[in-house]
Amino acid sequence: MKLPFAEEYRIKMVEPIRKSTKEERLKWIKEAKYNLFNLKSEHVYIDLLTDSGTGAMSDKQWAEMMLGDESYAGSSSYYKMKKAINEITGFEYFLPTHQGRAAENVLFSATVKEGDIVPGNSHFDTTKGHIEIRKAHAIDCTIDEAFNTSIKHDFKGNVDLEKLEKVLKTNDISKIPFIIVTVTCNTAGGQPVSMKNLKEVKELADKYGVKVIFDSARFAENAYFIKMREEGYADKTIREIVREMFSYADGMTMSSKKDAIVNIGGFIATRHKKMFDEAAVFNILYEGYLTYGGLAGRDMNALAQGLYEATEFSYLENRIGQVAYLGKKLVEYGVPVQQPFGGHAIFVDALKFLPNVKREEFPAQTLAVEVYTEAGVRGVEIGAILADRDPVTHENRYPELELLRLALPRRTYTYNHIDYIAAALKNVYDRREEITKGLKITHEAPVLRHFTVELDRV
Ligand code: P71
Repeated sequence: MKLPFAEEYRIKMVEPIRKSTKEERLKWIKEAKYNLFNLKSEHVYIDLLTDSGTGAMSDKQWAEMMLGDESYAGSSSYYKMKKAINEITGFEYFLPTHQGRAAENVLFSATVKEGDIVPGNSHFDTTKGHIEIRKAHAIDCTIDEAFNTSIKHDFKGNVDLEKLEKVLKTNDISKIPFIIVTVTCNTAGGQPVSMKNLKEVKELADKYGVKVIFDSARFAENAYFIKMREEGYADKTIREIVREMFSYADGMTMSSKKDAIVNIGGFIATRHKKMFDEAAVFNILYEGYLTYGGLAGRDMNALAQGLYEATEFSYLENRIGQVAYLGKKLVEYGVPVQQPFGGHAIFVDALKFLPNVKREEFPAQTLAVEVYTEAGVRGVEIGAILADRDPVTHENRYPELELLRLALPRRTYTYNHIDYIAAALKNVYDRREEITKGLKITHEAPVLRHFTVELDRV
């Protein structure tokens, strides 16, 4: 008999999580104003809100925590992180930051000005927020296939080169500080970008003299997909693939809460001293001195170790395999999900799942509330609430897709948990016809409204 797939780790510490009753959950979600960010985590049984900062660190990472050097300047932890980043990405210069959006804030403070244009594949919402708050514009040049959940395409995160060239050709090039490519593309559903596409984006950028930045939160997951799907990469190691990916970038921002498997941390890295010097000024202003940037020495140690672990094939095979297992179960149950499955999450197509809920009544948020009340499983809306209002017209923006994202924390839940999650979705799916009314907004913030929005049932 062929031996089945199994994890290359065992569990040495456990954290209790508690189930609740449907009555309790109905009360809690009402008190939370139907915003799942407002729920107490103890009221959630399985938390799929995000894969960010929620992973389980390894024994080696915890050991590294004990070895952290807490010196204000020049700590060994800083140099450990610098070495790991250099070995894995090839970038010479780096700035630690407390998380991904801090890296965006620092880098964009040095590079993005009012009226600028930042094209890329679908920008993540904090990235877009940091562009738009500077009165600059994020232009989405993702391939059209990304927005049709029934089309199969191996690299739905790819940049449409024609769309990109049009932006480069028709705008004053001095107004384009860089192109940003998000690997994997979270907003397109955790979808990878092919090596070929990364290379072509770089060639196009070079032709117009524009820099390329990778938003690299899930760079290792992207490398895994390249290895598994792209011709010529099957025999390369993840580290070799990662090195080649970053060879097509001038710099990167990183939320280390994802593919460095730490609970907090981020960084900027670049091959250009000038970019480093300009960003360094803002790092000191916003984050902290250059050799800690808002992190403790122990955080930098765990982060460095996490970068090595996340770029091991067996880790990624297990990680992405677990996400795919959930996806396959849902497909088996007839639940409409985005395909191919993303690296960090399964995205449920809420427009297909709840056809009776109007777009103005936020189908994906409605589905998130239903799944929570059904089973205590917390996902997150990736739809009109997240898309926010147009900064100029203040009209609601309706993205092409209304998705419920079920993001799996790294090395955290078991296959039994996955079966439970899938059953929860199936139960809601079985009674989908009865769900006809959605939600309405009663309060919202001017930017990044999804975190604090308050809603009520229609
Ligand atoms: C995710 C997050 C974290 C999050 C953010 C907003 C709402 C809910 C959860 C964060 C990312 C990301 C990419 C591609 C930059 C950031 C910001 N993602 N780029 O997906 O996915 O990083 O959270 O460390 O500041 O749940 P940060």
